[in-house]
Amino acid sequence: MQTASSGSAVKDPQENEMQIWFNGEFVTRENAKVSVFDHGLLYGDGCFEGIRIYNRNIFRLKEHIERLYDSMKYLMLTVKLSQQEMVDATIEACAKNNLDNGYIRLLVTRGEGTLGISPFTCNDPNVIIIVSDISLYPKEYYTKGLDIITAATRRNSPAAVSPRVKSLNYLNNILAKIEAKNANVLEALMLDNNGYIVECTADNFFLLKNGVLYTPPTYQGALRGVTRDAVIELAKESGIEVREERLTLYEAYTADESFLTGTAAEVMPLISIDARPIGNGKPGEITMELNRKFRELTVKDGEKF
Ligand code: PXG
Repeated sequence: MQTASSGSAVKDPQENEMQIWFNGEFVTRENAKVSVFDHGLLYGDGCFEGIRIYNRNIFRLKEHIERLYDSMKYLMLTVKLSQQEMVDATIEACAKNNLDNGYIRLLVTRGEGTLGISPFTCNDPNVIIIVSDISLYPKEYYTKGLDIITAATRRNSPAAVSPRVKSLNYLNNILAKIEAKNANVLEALMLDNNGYIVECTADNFFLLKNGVLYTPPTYQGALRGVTRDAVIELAKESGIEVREERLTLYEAYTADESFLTGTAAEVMPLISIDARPIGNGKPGEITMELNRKFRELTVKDGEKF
């Protein structure tokens, strides 16, 4: 399994008795169990966050927690913890697990209820904070770049459950990921119902054309990625113009450079889309510069423990 590429070595939490924060208590992996009547399992009723630890810095933790509370608000799912208490619980879970580098999976489920979709039978949401590790794209792709395809599976429509919610139902994205695998690539571009590019399966999408950086707007159904926000800020600080605009495959196929952003992916250069080379078919210069700047930021911005 690949581990975080920067900072000191990641310890294997399985070896160290992983401690999972479970509704305010620490429990071992074996004891961290939810009911089969939890609506998170029965209906995908709940939401989550994926957060990274870089050298004992929880990257942009507050922004992740804000997004979690927006997801919960949208789902009308309330927990007893305030946002600050959730931040504190996450820091506590990191300190307890003592990992210099790693990955935090924070999830909130609707809780145990009856066998019927009504969320009103669920009185006790489950809040779970797992501090572990994440498998990234193999390291060599950060220098050689990634080939992707366009998935036939469309991104969920903003007219249905908002795809801006990080809900426990990722089936659309999972189907697109399977399409990528079937095409022998690691990632897939997802379009909306009108054929406009939205994002990839767990990453936001960017392209560069004539020195301008473009990314699809969030109202189109792209997740407001924490990495996306950071990269937009870094680009603006470097004097690069950034436009949030609807993009078609025409813009993608004729781009000078392209890349993905995400908590797991960081800034990943794209070198082809649907077997068409992007630019000269090599990771772009501005992409690599943003990748470098993003890595610098990951150890600075956030909550230390
Ligand atoms: N779009 C979607 C649909 C996502 O799920 C992103 C964009 C990037 O957002 P951030 O905030 O990470 O820059 C995501 C993030 C996983 C995993 O388990 C998924 C995400 C993050 C971390 C881990 O595969 N999704």
